[in-house]
Amino acid sequence: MTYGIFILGTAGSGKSLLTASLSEWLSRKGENAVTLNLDPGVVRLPYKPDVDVRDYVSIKELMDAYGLGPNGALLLASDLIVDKISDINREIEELNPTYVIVDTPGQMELFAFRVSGPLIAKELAMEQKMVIYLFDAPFCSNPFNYVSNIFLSAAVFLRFMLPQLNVLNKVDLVSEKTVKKILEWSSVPGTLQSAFNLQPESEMYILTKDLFNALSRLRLDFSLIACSAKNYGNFVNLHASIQRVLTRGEEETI
Ligand SMILES: Nc1nc2c(ncn2[C@@H]2O[C@H](COP(=O)(O)OP(=O)(O)O)[C@@H](O)[C@H]2O)c(=O)[nH]1
Ligand SMILES: [Mg+2]
Repeated sequence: MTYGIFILGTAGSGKSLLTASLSEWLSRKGENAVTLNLDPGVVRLPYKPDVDVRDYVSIKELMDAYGLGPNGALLLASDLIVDKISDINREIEELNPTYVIVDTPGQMELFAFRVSGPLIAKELAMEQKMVIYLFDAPFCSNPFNYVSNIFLSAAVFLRFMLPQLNVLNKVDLVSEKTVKKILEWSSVPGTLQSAFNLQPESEMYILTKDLFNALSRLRLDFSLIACSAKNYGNFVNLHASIQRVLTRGEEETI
């Protein structure tokens, strides 16, 4: 069985660092975990990808060949990757991995909000797939920011329709008290209501509260698991949650 774990999240939320640390952590536990970089525009990565989309598409060549700027070339590259999927699948197959940790483009919209992203996710040949959606802990310490991130997470879920785990990353950058507070928001809705009540900022307050109420009715699971991609913090629990999501997915497809 090969598991594919797609890491998504806003720019700078820690996708690449989590790809590095999760694959290293799993390898140290004796698992065959490999990394796949799907970001054609990245210059430096905190790991050496086992399979790298930059071997197939070059932003610089696209810019030169089509007279594009960096953004146009990135968009074109994201779409061109679709044609390279069988080569990428062959490379992965040769490595015979148990886990493929998939690092996605820094700018999330390049992968999540274009036609090609979900198509690539579908065509990659791992038998069981899931998404890890990253919440940035310092950003989410404000309840309004936290809710806006929940919306992005829901949008990602709607795009990929894969089992999804929401992860609060960078917990080493905030106090334990703040981590506890955000985790409570994610598991006990009443606590988030009271956080809003502490900052009743007119329109913003009403809008966020109404949006959150609408989201609650979707019955998606927004509970968070904390981690630090920097110091492997809480990786034992993160791994257990990943296993739970992957085995739940297996049962659903039987
Ligand atoms: N302190 C800390 N920094 C982190 C963590 N995760 C990522 N970073 C840093 O945040 C920045 C952006 O991370 P990166 O993995 O490149 O984000 P990406 O754009 O989502 O791939 C880098 O400087 C990382 O070293 C974390 O858990 N803790
Ligand atoms: Mg990155």
